[in-house]
This record gives sequence, C-alpha cells and structure tokens, in this order.
Amino acid sequence: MTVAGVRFRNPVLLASGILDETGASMRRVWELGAGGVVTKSVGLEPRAGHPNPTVVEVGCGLLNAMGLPNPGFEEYRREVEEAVSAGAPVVLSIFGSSPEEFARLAEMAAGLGVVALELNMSCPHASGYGLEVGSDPAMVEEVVRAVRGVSGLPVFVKLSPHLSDLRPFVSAVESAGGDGFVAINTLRGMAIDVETGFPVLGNRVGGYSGPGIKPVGVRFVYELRRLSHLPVVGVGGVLTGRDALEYMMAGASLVQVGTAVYYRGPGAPGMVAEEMGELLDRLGYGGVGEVVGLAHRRGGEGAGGVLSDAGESGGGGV
Ligand code: RRO
Repeated sequence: MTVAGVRFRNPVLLASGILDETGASMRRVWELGAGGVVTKSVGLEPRAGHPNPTVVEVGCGLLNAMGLPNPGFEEYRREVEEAVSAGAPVVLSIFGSSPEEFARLAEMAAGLGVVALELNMSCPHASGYGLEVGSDPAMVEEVVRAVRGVSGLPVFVKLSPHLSDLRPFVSAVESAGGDGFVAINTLRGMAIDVETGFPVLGNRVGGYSGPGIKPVGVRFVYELRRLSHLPVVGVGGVLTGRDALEYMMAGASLVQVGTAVYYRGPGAPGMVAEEMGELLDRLGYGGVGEVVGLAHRRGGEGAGGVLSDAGESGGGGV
C-alpha cells in the first residue's frame, strides 16, 4: 500500500503510544507483521509525564493519562534509528507547543530515515500541548506550514474526536501543504473508584481508547473523506481485520492499531493485517484498494443527510 508516496508492506501500522517507547519493541511489532510503526510522541525536552496510575482498563477499552512522557528528541533518536535499521517504515510522531517547536523537531528528524511525520495535535490531557494546540484551526495551519517549510517528509496531522466542525481544520491542513490526516486520538474520559470515591487516574482525566470508540472513529474518517482528497489514516478501536476493513470502507487508506496490542499482544497489527486479507478474499475483492471509501459509493443518505457538521464538498477518490 502506497500512501503519500510512502510504501507500506501492508496497511496496518502500530499506532503511537503503545509498545513504541523503544527501538526493540518497535522492531518486534514490525517483525510480527505490522505494515509499519508510529513512534511514541516525542518533544524537544524530556518530560516525566503524569503521576501514577496512568492507565486503567475500563469497559470496552483503556483510559490513559500518560502525559506525553518521553526522554526528549536527542535521547529518543537512537530508539528511532534502531527501528529504522530493522527495515520498518517508521512514522515519527512529534508534539510541540508552538509552530517553532514543531518545526525544530521536524528539522531534527532530517536524516533519521523516518518515512513521514505525524503531528500530534490531539492528546486530550496535556496542558499547552495536543488538543490545546489542535483545537484552533489557525494554529493548526501555522504548525503545518512551519513543518512544511523545513521538511520534505510527508506530514500527517492527527486530529481529536472532540473537534465538531471539521471543515476549518481540513482547509487549514490543505492550504498549509499537509499530506493527510490521522483520525482519531483518544476521547476525554474519567473513572472513579466507587469504594473510595477517588478518581482512578493520577491526572483524574484521561483518554479513552479501544473497541468502545470505534464508531466515533469510523464516522470521523467518513466525514474527513467527504471533505478532503487527502489520504486519511484510521485509528480507534481496531481489534480485528473486520474492524480495519470497516475503517477502509469509511475512507481510510491505512489503519493503526494501538489498544489491541493490550488485548492480543505485540503481533496484533500483523494479525489484523492477515485477517483483513482473508476477509477481503472471502468477500471476493481483488485487493484493499477496491474497498477504500466503498461506503461513500454505496450512498445511503437519510432524509436530512447523514452528517452533522460536515459539508458535502470534496472526497471520494482513493
Ligand atoms: O501521552 C499521553 O498521555 C497520550 C498522548 Br501523547 C496522546 O496523544 N493520546 C493519549 O491518549 N495519551
């Protein structure tokens, strides 16, 4: 599968934030069949992240408030290099609080051998970063323009499911020269221990991921596909090949697998890719390219249209 000029051996990648803290773990997921890997989001300086507990299992998924823990780019570089040297197409996920910080990281990524940049503008629980940067279309445009100005790598913007009207964000990414979208990041959530009344997570509020968020992700990808010709990478609740295919039919050209690694182990992306291939065969398709965006071609609009905020422009082709 080739997306934005980058060739992946299959369309199922390891998502950012799970088993990607080290080069060795990314290498393992790659060797077990992932089509490529996305790194943990990395910033300029080391960050300890939020206090423990940082992850808890809840109904239909996980709630995390890691808090962007990372050793800083210079320290993390060697982990990325190890994954690259294993032969994996590596997408570097970066976060910053300003266009300048994003651009600096993009400059530092030159020569690393990564195949693309994923801009994290959607972490739901980090003050000054993530969604706080990515909820303003003007800021999104500035960040993408700044990164575009210093890097020739394909630039993907990871969006938050908390954005309601996607149109200004699509325009921002398109006019700044971005190459595609990744959707979705986790949803803001919370768990309380009813025995004690304490919030479970150290940060109290965290990001909900896993099978429970899949319908939100599928709808988001579907809307993006209608609004833009840029490729969309689907992520959120992909546990099986069937889930991956659903995202493809909504319009995703690739999918990412994160929380499924918790349920199925480091081979999860490889398993999902294999299952998707088998399902495509069983359904009589010649390849994944035939199903990307299929749900759009099938139509099925209700009386008032099926979409909430999204307009009817753009979208459709692979
Ligand atoms: O590190 C995190 O807490 C985190 C990040 Br960067 C993100 O993008 N999404 C998420 O749920 N957690």
